[in-house]
Amino acid sequence: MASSLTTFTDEARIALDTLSGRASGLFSPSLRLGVTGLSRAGKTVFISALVHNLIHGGRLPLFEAQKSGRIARAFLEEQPDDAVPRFQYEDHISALVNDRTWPDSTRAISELRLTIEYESASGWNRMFSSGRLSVDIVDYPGEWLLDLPLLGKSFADFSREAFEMAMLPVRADVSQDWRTLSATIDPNADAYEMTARRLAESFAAYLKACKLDERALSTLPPGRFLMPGDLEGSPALTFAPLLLKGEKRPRSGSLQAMMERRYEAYKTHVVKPFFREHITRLDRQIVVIDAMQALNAGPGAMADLERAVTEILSCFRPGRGNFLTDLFSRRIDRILVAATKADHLHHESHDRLQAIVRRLADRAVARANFTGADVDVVAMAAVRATREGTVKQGRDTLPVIIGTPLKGEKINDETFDGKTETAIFPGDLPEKIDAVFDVSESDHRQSSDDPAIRFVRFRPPKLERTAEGVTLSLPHIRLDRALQFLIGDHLA
Ligand SMILES: Nc1nc2c(ncn2[C@@H]2O[C@H](COP(=O)(O)OP(=O)(O)OP(=O)(O)O)[C@@H](O)[C@H]2O)c(=O)[nH]1
Ligand SMILES: [Mg+2]
Repeated sequence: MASSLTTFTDEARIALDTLSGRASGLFSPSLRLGVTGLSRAGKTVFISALVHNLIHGGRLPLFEAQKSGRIARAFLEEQPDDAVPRFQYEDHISALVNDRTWPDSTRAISELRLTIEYESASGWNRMFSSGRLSVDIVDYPGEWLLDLPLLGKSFADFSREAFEMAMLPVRADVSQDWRTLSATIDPNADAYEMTARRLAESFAAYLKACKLDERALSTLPPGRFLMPGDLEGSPALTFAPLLLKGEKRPRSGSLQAMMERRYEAYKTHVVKPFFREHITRLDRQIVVIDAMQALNAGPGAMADLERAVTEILSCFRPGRGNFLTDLFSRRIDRILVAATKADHLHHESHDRLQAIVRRLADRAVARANFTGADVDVVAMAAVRATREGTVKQGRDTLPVIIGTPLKGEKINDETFDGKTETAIFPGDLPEKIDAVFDVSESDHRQSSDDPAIRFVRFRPPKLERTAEGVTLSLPHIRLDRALQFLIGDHLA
């Protein structure tokens, strides 16, 4: 009873915050755009490219307001939230444009306000709208979002599920040390800080091992164990699941009581505020996925990616049947699932990549039992690092992509120096998209030895200059399509 009362107060507070947020939105129209995705998916590059193209009037033919010349200007303004780090746009752009390097990894939430001055397309709207839209772009780790389901779980549920997942064949070996250690520990023994710390460190090491490149497994909660931010070492992060026997209430002073209290503290001080302050205020959401990496790693990784997208989508309507759902599921009205590294493929494969993402998103939507928002998909490149060309091989003409592979990248025996432009035949995505999802079909095509596509990472492109010496905006693939879906209707 007591716990459902606290939940109610929290929910009521969230509701009030949101209502007042909406009311103030009436005076200066603003749209909050959440950008999420698992680490290294391409969030930072996406935001940088989007802002750069809008500020510099990039080529965006599918973005209607720009194409019809209704955008007067777009510029950065001070963000509304003083307590959230600013998205370091200038640093990221300087890396991309001046150094031709990719921006550094960003491991926390950040925000940027982009204001667009435009002329409405209809006379009616011109009369009533201010001709100004502020887009507040919020970049946050998908790993943190995946913590939301914890709000509905007790410590006992969390512990049981953690051990179940750890015993799955894909995780059993990496979780071995932590499980062995756990087996030696009696939850009912007196609580010792050092025991708690050893368990938490061992559990965190297992979660980190799942994320290594060759595994590329999606994340298990708690998300802050991978990206602690400024919470590193705090009690709210020094806990771990325990092997519990029965559902007994823990003895006071026991390790179990300590872990339970810290787990609840994690929910109260980390997960809930994040949800309340950030997620419930979003209007639109883009989920960036690295489909190229998953395709390259084979159907097992695709299945795992699908699971992550399902979990991410279900977070946007938390706790099915809970009154939050009724209140907020209609708030985020558009979600875009975007595979953002399509420049690794020849354009002939772009539609296939998009079809693969569509299949993945459709299945995720069905499994997440998700309603109340439009979900669209796009295969795009926020920054296009390659050009296209053809290479003659005997009597065949092969479509190739041309770019500068990053220093140290390899194809067969060749290691690249980061300076030389190279033409690469990337291979085609299969025409029948079932093949990329079907684990059994791939058994004879063992992924890492014989990948369907040849995947090398390229340096960002060299920007062209006009005759007057002005650098053009960053090239992209279908960024305009993403923009049209995410904000186009607000500029109508
Ligand atoms: N070719 C190409 N590579 C990209 C593109 N977007 C991202 N990448 C690659 O993916 C890497 C990760 O991109 P980020 O934008 O930093 O990813 P993130 O999701 O912000 O990653 P974290 O901050 O670590 O969570 C980059 O360093 C690039 O190597 C793109 O549009 N084209
Ligand atoms: Mg980032």
